Amino acid sequence: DPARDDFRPGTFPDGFIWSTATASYQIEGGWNTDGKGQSIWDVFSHTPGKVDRGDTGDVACDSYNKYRDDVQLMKAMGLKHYRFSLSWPRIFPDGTLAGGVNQDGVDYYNRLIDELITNGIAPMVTLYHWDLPQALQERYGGLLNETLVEHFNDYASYAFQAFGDRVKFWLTFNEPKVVCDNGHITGEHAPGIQDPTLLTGYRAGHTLLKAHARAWHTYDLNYRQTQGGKIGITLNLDWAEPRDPDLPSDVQATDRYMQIYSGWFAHPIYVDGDYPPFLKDELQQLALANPGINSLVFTPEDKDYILGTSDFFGLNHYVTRIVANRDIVIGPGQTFRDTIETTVAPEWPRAESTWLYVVPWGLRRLLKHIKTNYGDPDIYITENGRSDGDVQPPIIKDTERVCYYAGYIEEVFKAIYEDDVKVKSYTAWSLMDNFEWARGYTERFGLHYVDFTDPKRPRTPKQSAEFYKDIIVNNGFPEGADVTEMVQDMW
Ligand code: PNW
Repeated sequence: DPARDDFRPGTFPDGFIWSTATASYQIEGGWNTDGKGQSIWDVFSHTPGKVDRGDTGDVACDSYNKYRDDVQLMKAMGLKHYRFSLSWPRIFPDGTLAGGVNQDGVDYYNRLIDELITNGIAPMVTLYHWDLPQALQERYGGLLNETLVEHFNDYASYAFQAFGDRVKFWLTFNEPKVVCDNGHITGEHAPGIQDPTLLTGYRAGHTLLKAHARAWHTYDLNYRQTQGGKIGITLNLDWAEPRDPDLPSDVQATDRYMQIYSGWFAHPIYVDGDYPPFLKDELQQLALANPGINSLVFTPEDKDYILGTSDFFGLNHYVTRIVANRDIVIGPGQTFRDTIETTVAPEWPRAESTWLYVVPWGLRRLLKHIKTNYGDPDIYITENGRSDGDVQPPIIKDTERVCYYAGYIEEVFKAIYEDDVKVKSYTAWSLMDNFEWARGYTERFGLHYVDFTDPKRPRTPKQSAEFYKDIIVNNGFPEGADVTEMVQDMW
């Protein structure tokens, strides 16, 4: 509150949450240790040609053994929150409750959670960060089969029961859009399904929404009162700007982009239980063009069940694009997505990841968009970050990442104080370099450098870890920090 006596520009609201994130398959290793079942990512990364250089998560950062070291890294930064995910097949090796619980896996998460709490760090737990039990994929087709809803609910219930006495912040699914697009359309991610008609991706998303809603209701009914936590989902939303703001067709294409990609999951959960209008029309067309498929329509009961199933708006943000209309008649092998042309501005710096450009103001506009379109929710930023390459000598003095964080955090600050957006947390992706999915270890997002050639997987703080520590300790920008200057240097 700028009216407060002790207000300094750059200081975030009291109680603002600074966090950092990881995910089980990306850091744990121990892929076949102590009774863990296989996940679709174990199988995918062991399939030649799927991951750069043939990298796998077999050992990754070895956090299965080194979790105490991880907690010390966080403690050294002054972190009071940590977002990580549970490996479903480490807990239910074949994905099902009937198949039995792997007590060693449960013990691992109990040790991790206790270690965090002992060190004053609150766990924020993601139930599904992409490592589906392989058995569920093989037996039922994973997200393409409705039985997944009950299996996910059994797993979620087990987690609430086992860990909910200490875990007060839950996320059901991480980035459903990436699960659908990369896993079930382009096939770049596990389970590696390719379907240029888009249908398989939309089917996966349909089941995912139901599974998410089912787990939210379970927590709401059976655990909320006794455990007193919060539960929601985290969505990756892009920001899009029209190429020519005075050209109605570009403005409309931008609106379509936001509906299809950002509204795919946000609209059902936060607006009316159903897909955004443009996407609904397209799904209807898709069903007409593919007779024999079950159309992707929610019943009135489904909609009631899905609407409102997130206690907050969980946001992962990385991408801003410039959008133009493509005036085409959709031909064979094309879809409505082909009517949208995306570009970037030549002055936007790019990170190592081909899709990742540095556009801090995109985050501020997106936050305002969420406030306006999704009911002014509490927003928890659960990921934001930047990649470097795997180069020699290692990038420890990662000034570009420091500038990235400075620029994005400053835009969050403006969103809170100038646009009145209710942002409650900021989370840096990631605590340390890790298995970056299809890119393996070729892209590094960490605040800490990990040497993947050393069996001990030593971690070294980068300059960005020092910078983030200052932010955390000061609850924002340190007095006298010239953020603008830092950011301008980068541009
Ligand atoms: C997120 N894109 O994935 C994930 O939640 C993390 O596990 C991952 O390591 C991180 O971002 C960095 O990639 C994304 O193409 C993957 O726009 C791809 C995209 C966005 C996010």
